[in-house]
Amino acid sequence: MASFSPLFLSFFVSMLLCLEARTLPISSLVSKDLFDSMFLHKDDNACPARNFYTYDIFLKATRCFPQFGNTGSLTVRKREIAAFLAQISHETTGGWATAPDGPFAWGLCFKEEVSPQSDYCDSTNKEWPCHPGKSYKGRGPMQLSWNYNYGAAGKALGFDGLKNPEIVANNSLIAFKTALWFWMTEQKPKPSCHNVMVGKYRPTEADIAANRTAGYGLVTNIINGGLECGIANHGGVNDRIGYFQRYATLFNVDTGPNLDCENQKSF
Ligand SMILES: *[C@@H]1O[C@H](CO)[C@@H](O)[C@H](O)[C@H]1NC(C)=O
Ligand SMILES: CC(=O)N[C@H]1CO[C@H](CO)[C@@H](O)[C@@H]1O
Repeated sequence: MASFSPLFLSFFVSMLLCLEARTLPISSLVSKDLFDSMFLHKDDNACPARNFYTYDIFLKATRCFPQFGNTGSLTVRKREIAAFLAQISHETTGGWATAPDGPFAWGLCFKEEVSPQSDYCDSTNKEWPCHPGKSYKGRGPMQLSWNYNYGAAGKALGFDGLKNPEIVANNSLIAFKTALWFWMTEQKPKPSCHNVMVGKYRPTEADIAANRTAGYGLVTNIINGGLECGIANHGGVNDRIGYFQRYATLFNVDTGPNLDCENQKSF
């Protein structure tokens, strides 16, 4: 008789979790039409990720994360979804200043980093050792990177992130799940992006001293603060904000305070 590997079992368990019900389906908060109006160019010939990031697969991936877009008032839910979609849009943007429909209509254009400067292997991390010859460069909507993120995401979602990191750019369901996993998962000392956007973040004294107060800017800090925060007028931060402002308008919600992280120290 076949025995089940731990990897298979964790896959099975995570599939079961995906059946959990929500009070409001995500599709009632972000319709296909709304999704299409945000991502006007994702399937253009110019976009390497054309036909990869579909609405249906996005919805399917959210089923594994029943708290996503399902916490707080209707405004809070919509704002969280807008913030998530804005951050993944910046991470995968194909836009430029004079692009058709503006720079913020080009999210989800890329599925993997084009010219990585390294293999993103932190060899000091013994929990998630790099597999020889593998690159842990940015892949998927959140551009998952580094061996420790691939390892932990794979464990949580049921794939071998260290030996098979390419799957994040080859399987759109896994790709969206890695982005949602990053969004929902606290990685100390960072809070989860989700908790920040739904008002569950409780700053420590160190956070307060570092100006890390709740808002979209803190989410940027969680995602890439080491390279982007505490810097005046950073282009990447401005691009993240531009996407969020456009999407918040489409969702008909306000953006909330602290959009920027220019006065925040990174974690
Ligand atoms: C916090 O923000 C203020 C401006 O609002 C700034 O003067 C101060 O330097 C910031 N503190 C840190 C630690 O970055
Ligand atoms: C079968 C397939 O689509 N393979 C692709 C997986 O992703 C890598 C990039 O990370 C591509 O080079 C492969 O072609």
